[in-house]
Amino acid sequence: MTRSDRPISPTAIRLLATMLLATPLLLVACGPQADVPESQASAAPAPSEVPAIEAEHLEYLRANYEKSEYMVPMRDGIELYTIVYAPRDRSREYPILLFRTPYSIGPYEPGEYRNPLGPSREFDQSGYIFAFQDVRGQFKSEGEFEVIRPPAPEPRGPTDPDETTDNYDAIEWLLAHVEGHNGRVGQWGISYPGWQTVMGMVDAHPALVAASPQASPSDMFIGDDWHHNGAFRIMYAFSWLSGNARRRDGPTETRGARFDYGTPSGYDFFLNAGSAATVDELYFHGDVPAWRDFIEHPDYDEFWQAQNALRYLDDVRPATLNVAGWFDTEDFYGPMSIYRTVEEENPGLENTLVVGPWLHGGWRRMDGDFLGCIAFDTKTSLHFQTEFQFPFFEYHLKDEGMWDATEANVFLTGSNEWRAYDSWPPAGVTSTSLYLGSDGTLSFEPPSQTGDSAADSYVSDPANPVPFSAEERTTLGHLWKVEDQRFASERPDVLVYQSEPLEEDLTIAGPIGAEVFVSTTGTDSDWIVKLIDVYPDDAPPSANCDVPMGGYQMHLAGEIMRGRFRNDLENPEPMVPGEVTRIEIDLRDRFHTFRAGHRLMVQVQSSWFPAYDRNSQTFVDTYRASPDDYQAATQTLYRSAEHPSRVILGVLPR
Ligand code: PG9
Repeated sequence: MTRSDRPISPTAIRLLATMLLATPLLLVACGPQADVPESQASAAPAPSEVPAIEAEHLEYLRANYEKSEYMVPMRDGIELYTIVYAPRDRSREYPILLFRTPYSIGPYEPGEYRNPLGPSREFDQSGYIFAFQDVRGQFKSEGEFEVIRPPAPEPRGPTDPDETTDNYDAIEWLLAHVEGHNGRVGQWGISYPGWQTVMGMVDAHPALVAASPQASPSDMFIGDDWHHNGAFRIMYAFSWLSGNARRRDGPTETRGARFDYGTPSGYDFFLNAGSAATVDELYFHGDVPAWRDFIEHPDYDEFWQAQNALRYLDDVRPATLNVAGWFDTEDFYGPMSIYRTVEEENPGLENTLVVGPWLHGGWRRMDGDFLGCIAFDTKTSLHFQTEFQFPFFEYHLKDEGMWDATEANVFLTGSNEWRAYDSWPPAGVTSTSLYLGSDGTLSFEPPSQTGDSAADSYVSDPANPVPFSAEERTTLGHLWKVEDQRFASERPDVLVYQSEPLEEDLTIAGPIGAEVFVSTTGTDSDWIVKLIDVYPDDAPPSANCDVPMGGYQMHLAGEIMRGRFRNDLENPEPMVPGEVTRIEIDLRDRFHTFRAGHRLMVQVQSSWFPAYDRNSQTFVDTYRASPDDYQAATQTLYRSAEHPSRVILGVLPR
């Protein structure tokens, strides 16, 4: 993309004097889904420490930073609400660190401060000009919010705004109006603010020299918040859109009320609600435009393709620090694909990857030594903050400190250690197949049995879908990404294949693939493959949960393929009843050691509800399926010499 016409914004400035309503302090740069589950409580500092540290830090911020509020004009005249915290010490110059969010930049009262101001407290102590902006159409900013508004098509007119131009105009304005800066700008953000950072990297303002997009989505149809391979993430989309994307009358300080599900069971709620179209009729009544958009675009058409951030990453200039969490249930495909695309499209650019054992945004708001029952032994988040994030910005924005990070800095789960590589995936990985066998076996030997009787079957019934979690909950949460899968193995509609205990450690790195040969009696179906680390019977208890760890089936990786999209996301095709069909599924990257004594397990199933909406198992428009369209189907998985279903791992030599 090139920018042909970039007018400078008018220089109107309006100091807002009256801040009427209080808005809760938003410590975390994430949506309402970013709740820290109760079972994570011990991963955070002891409760008695938190207020003391925060209160002390708040005093520090008040003493050392001055807060100012502005309406910043964009090129089309829309004004975006912006808060700047600038160091009171004017004896030196500081870089600007920009953060743009749809989740409110409050607190809005003049005397109330965000805490911390930077991505971690080190930034506040070091001295930066922190600039926060409510994005177009959200909270106190003017204009209309469009969920993941794609960059305007070229040639862009002088007043065609999008998030890339809003980023540009915000930086231009800050440089012209905020005193005491050193001419350099950095930008960061997690998830939606991470996507804003990616938009900042597109046709970047020349002053933007360092960007850290963290857990940014890249493609909402392929692998991030709304869909995976075309399967609709109804539970997450519902809660996020109902809280963040309702029509509004105008700028506001008020956050929308949380939706009242009227039941603790999201499973029951979404089962009763039916298709996406009925959800709209029952609950949204057209009040959530994005939900309607989803219903109008069931396939990977230009609506979705235009939103694909990867399309716009061919001329990135700021140094980039990409951050992802191995167990991020919202946006893992995004940061990995953004890293890869920036790498491929921008040779010579400094482009670094950090991946840790985190849930969505966990590196900012948790110590990172546990996720649910799973221990990682050290405070991985603090390591990230002090060894990567802070030095990256200090070096690029202030020429201070040391920044010589290796290309890929990845936490090896299972072995629980950080490793650094010149590339991701690392060199030397061997592609190795793990075959699904008879009697629930799993081995590195290909099957010898021939014929279609080498197969296993189950009935997938949309009236009784496989739950994605054993927990009763209305929102997606996070911990299901490492949850014990014993609840699923016990179901007759989940196929289970398990290896012998490993004699020695087995480390896998990079993408995990699945190739399964299946048939269905229906005309469409979902295919879900999960890779699981099974703990030995004598595994010691976890310090972070009371689930017995002997035999724990840790969900390590899993993905879904909606059968109609198996060959082409743009052009869905029915499945042919009874025909053996090859389905390929990318289970995404992992870096994990299966320890000696552990087993590998693969599970195959046809629903994952309500994390994903139910496939009616008939080839109709899923978003508008009527109750009669939902039909039970008999599913068969083949594991013969002709049709060897397998999982493909990248094995790292010891
Ligand atoms: N995963 C959230 C999100 C990102 C982009 C669009 C919509 C939702 C978030 O945590 O911000």
